[in-house]
Amino acid sequence: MNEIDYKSDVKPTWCPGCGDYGVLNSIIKAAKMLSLKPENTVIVSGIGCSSNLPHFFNSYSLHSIHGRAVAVAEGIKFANHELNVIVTGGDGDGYGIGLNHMIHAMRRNVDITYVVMDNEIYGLTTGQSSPTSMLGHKTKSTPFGVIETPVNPIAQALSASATYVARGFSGDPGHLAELIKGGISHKGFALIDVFSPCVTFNKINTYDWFRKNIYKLEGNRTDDFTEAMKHAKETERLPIGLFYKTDTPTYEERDLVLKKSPLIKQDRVDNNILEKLMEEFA
Ligand SMILES: Cc1ncc(C[n+]2csc(CCOP(=O)(O)OP(=O)(O)O)c2C)c(N)n1
Ligand code: SF4
Ligand SMILES: [Mg+2]
Repeated sequence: MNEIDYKSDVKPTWCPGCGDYGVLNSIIKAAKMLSLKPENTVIVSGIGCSSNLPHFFNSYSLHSIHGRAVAVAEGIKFANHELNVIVTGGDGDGYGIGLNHMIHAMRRNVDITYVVMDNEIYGLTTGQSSPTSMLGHKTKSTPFGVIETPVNPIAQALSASATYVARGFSGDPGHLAELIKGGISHKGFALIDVFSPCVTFNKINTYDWFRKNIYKLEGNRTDDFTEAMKHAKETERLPIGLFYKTDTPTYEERDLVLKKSPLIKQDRVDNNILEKLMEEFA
């Protein structure tokens, strides 16, 4: 398949210049590099501008509910762990209302790739502060500036035992595509946080702002947790690249039932047994 074959017939509805175009292009590039089969791939999202992404990609997809995309994706993966399951969404969706799901999916090491378009704002709802908005950022919901310490997605993921932790920039789709490719190939939970500017509602964290404030990790030891955490905590300049990767058995490999075969290929439980169980527990 060519890159164009991974585009759906639905044209993106994002504002001109939105960072999410670069993320879509990077996912398409990664899909092409890995020769992903649309019929074996599912993209799940929550709610937000970024969560519209699955409509624009040629695969199975589910545009679910705000903050619940990771939980829905886990269900899909457990039903058929032979599928490539990718989750896409925003910083509000994933690091606010959905943060608990992310943490638990990470500690289970479910084999899912999670791409978060982190624009440090609520885009869809027209410019309220998000969990990653910077201290002091004046938004519609914080007219005197944000007073809460922002969520640090990389440090969160590391401390929740994620086994692939990376960050990219939608202004560098080639570099981002490599990180996404690595995440999809990785067996286990992969987080790719992406600086993806909202050109309409975040006038602080613009493309120029990111270009001035980020640098690429090179030559770092990606198997060293302490080094990864040190980079995650940097504030002077923000690193992008692969922070950490480790090989640990996935949930699907450890679970007694799932490790036999995907659930959809297993015999259904006999109705009589189900009824007996219901009688016992109901
Ligand atoms: C349960 C629930 N709470 C709140 C909302 C309203 N809502 C929709 S999108 C959104 C935040 C969007 O921000 P983000 O996830 O960062 O996505 P972006 O639009 O910035 O890409 C909110 C609060 C909702 N749809 N459902
Ligand atoms: S409002 Fe922001 S995040 Fe939403 S489409 Fe427009 S630029 Fe992108
Ligand atoms: Mg956002």
